[in-house]
This record gives sequence, C-alpha cells and structure tokens, in this order.
Amino acid sequence: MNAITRLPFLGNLEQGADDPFHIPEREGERRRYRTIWISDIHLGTRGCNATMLIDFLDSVDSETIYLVGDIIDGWRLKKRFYWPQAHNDVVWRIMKRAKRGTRVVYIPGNHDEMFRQFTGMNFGGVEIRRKAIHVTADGRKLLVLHGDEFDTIMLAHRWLAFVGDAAYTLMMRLNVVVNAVRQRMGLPYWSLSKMAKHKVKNAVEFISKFEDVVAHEAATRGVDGVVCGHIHNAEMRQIAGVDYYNDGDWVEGCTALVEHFDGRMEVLHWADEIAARAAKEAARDSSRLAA
Ligand SMILES: [Mn+2]
Repeated sequence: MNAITRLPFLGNLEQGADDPFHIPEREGERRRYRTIWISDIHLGTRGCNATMLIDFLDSVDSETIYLVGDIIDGWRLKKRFYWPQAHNDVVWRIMKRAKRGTRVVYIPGNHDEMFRQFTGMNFGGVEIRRKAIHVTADGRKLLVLHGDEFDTIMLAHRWLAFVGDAAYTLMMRLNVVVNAVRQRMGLPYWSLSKMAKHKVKNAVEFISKFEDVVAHEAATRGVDGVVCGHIHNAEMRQIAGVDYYNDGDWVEGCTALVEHFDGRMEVLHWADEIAARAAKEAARDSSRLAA
C-alpha cells in the first residue's frame, strides 16, 4: 500500500490541478471508436512504453475505454520506486478523458490487485470493477476481465509465462557469448540455445492453452465472447464458437483492441501506425517541395 500512497498523481487529484502534462497533447483530429480496450501497461517499470501510449491516447477517442488490468505495476513499485513524468502523463490523460465524459472502466489485474479492494467505487469518473459485460454495437455480449483468474487452471504452465520476456533475450545473448568462449577453448557447441528453443515452443503452447481455457470458460458463462489481457499477446479469433479477444500490452507489443461504431473489432499495432503516419508526412513534405 505504501508504494501507492507515494504516487504523485494522487496529490494532484486532491488539489484538482488542470492538465499538468509534461509531454504536451498532440494537436489534430482524433480517430473515433465506439470502444477501446488497453491493458498490461505496467506503469512504474522501465519496460513500460509510456511515450508510445501517450501518442496513442492523443490520437484516438471513444465513448468507452476499458483498462483491462496491470495498468500500474504495484509489485515492482513495492520493490523499487520508479515513476517518471511520462507515467504521470498517462494517468492524467486517462483522468482527463473521464472528466470530458468518456466512460472509463478500470478492471485491476494481478500486478495492480491492490486496487481490487476499491471494486464498485468511482474515482474522478473512473469506475473500478472486478469484471464487466460489454454489449457491442452488433449486439454481442462480451465478458471483460484481466485473465489472471485462470492462473490456477494454468498453474502447471505458469512458469512458462515468463519465457518470451527479457529473460529469453538475455539467454539468447548469453548463448552467443558462452559458445564463443567454448569454441575458443576447443569445446563443442553447448545446447543452451536448444534449451531456449524448447522453451519458446512451450511459450507458444502456453499462449494457445490460455486462449482455450479462457474461451471455454466464457462459453460456460453464456456470453458471445471474452476480452482479456494478462499474457501480453494481442489476438482476435474464434475458439469453440466464442470470440476470443486479447488487447495485448504496452511493454513489447504496444497494441490496443478497438470496436468500430458498427461493432467491427480490430487490433491496432501502434508502432506500425506511427511508422505509417511518419511515411505519410514525409510523402506530403516531398510533394510540397516538388510543387
Ligand atoms: Mn497480468
């Protein structure tokens, strides 16, 4: 709880300060969606891609936004306090949306489970829920939850969730170094990379197992689909007659799930969107020069 009370935006909330943005808001037209889902932002960690998320928040708007858990990483904050300005900016942008009339529903995950005790409460227009039912424009009922609820079922596979993380990258780098040294010593190639590859295969299995478990659980609850986060893997597909949606994360993937006004769903890959925008701007600049 200590780490949370130290978060600087809480003081600002009480004082009712306006727009204390460090990074100024982007100008220009915003793309409008009926609904936006984002999760696994992990504010309070170095891995969080806050500037990319700020660019996303300044480029889009919606009637409703769901924050599907692991927004603030309380686990990490407790160990080591890390809170740069950009992370404050994310919180403020979300609070500003709520103030402007966007419905903001916050469903805490396992890394921000300390907020679960506030379930049913409303903070500055942000509704805190354990889970939610979202009805799409085309009338489908979607169960929205973080996804750690299935960890007990997934327990046997749980340790694999960490593979594919920084640990894996480190292992691959280590593998190169270890084998360069071994080669110099005249030793044969060692199978660290083979071990790593085996683990990646397991990580893929973990993801598809998680998706199956979530979809089957949703089917028993009589909904048409499910939206979750937790495993940092954006996806949208039908599993056993259920629409499975995962909004991904803002650590590696930088993805969001959106619903268009006709109920059509889409996963936005924000790094690609930024690259496309830069290319368009460059083309416009060069055509202006030519004219
Ligand atoms: Mn999680």
